[in-house]
Amino acid sequence: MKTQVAIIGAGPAGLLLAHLLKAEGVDCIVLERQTGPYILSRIRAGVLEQVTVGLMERLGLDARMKAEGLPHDGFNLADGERLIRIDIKALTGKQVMVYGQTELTRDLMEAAEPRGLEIIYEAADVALHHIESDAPFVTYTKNGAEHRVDARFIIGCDGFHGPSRQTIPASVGRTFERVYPFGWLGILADVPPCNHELIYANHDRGFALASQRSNVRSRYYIDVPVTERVEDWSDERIWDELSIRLGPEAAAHITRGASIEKSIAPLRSFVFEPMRHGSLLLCGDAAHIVPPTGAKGLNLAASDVHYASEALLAFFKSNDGDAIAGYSEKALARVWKAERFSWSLTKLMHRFPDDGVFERRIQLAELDYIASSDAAQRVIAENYVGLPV
Ligand code: FAS
Ligand code: PHB
Repeated sequence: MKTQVAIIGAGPAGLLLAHLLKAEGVDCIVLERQTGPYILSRIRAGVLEQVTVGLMERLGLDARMKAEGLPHDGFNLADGERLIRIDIKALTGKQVMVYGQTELTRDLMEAAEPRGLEIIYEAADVALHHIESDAPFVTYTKNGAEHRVDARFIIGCDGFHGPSRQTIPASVGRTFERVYPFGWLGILADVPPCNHELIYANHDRGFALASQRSNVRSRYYIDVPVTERVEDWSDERIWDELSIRLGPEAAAHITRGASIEKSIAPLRSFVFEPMRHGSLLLCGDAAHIVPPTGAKGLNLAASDVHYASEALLAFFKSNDGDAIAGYSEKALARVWKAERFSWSLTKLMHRFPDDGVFERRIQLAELDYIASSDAAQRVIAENYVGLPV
């Protein structure tokens, strides 16, 4: 078959981009390895920046988000004794939207068929060809048959483990990576949140995050060594650890309950350059990964899609290739700022195995400084709500 844009991956990046192109009359197709239900079973991000909310508004797909999502004016840092509130609304005039990635993906998936968006699920053996030409194509197999899709552009939205990034020659690509010596053990439970806003805690015993999906569904995390196995963590053991790490004020309001999902996610900082090679553009986790401490992963995928959709629309509607040529540089400028913020907040809020008592006192001093400085809080707030696109 022939189309204008072949998109690989039906995660948030691929689905947002496909809807934006379709809405503007640009022909595209999405090729996804998994089934829709499998994608929706993955519990991931929980906090949306305005850039992500804005794309859903532009698509007219924000109704459920506005009905069920929770706009937040602030969040908290905790040092094991007190809560330090970062008033993002007062400091930046902006909010963040607490609405699970699962729900955003569901909204995008459910709108695909009514809007004539073609998504091929269970597309196996996806391979990219001739990406350095103006006539690239993708092959895949489904139900035992081999298929070919010819397109003018291929957009790799296939996440960290997908084939797109691997198709760029090693002589062209550069990677930058930091792998952290801990992962996040996450638990999802149908219990009310312990606080109306998020709490990121750095306790002597380690990191904890109290987040939420609604007023009756909570998402919590603690950091654990990468060697840990989720089966070694009973619900009770997790609730006990959360009660200690989040501090007495939060612990007094924790409601315990059975986990409906429990998993350990590894943490890494990763950037691949360039984000465009020939007729292949990369968006989202296919090009970069951040530790979830700054709630940037999903939102960076959205800003990549903002830039990529603008570039593709300029190409197809105005025959203007400048934005395509400038895509990688523009996207990477925002990616690296988010990488810096996510790395910085991860270093501030986690205990690193090689850190000693000096590093601990530096962390406590920085939290004490943040507690006392509007300037320090403003820096955190403007990065947390998302820098301008
Ligand atoms: P995704 O990985 O979401 O989507 C890529 C899609 O491509 C997938 O559906 C995959 O099946 C498909 N694909 C892969 N290989 C393919 C192939 N060969 N052929 C066809 N399709 C293929 N971010 C936060 O902000 N907060 C969090 O708490 C958080 N937690 C996370 C936990 C985990 C375990 C992971 C992995 C990520 C987490 N993230 C978090 C980051 C996450 O939200 C990503 O940033 C977000 O999913 C990025 O979206 P995409 O770029 O669309 O990639
Ligand atoms: C989540 O709710 O899953 C979440 C929220 C904020 C983060 C990371 C994860 O920084």
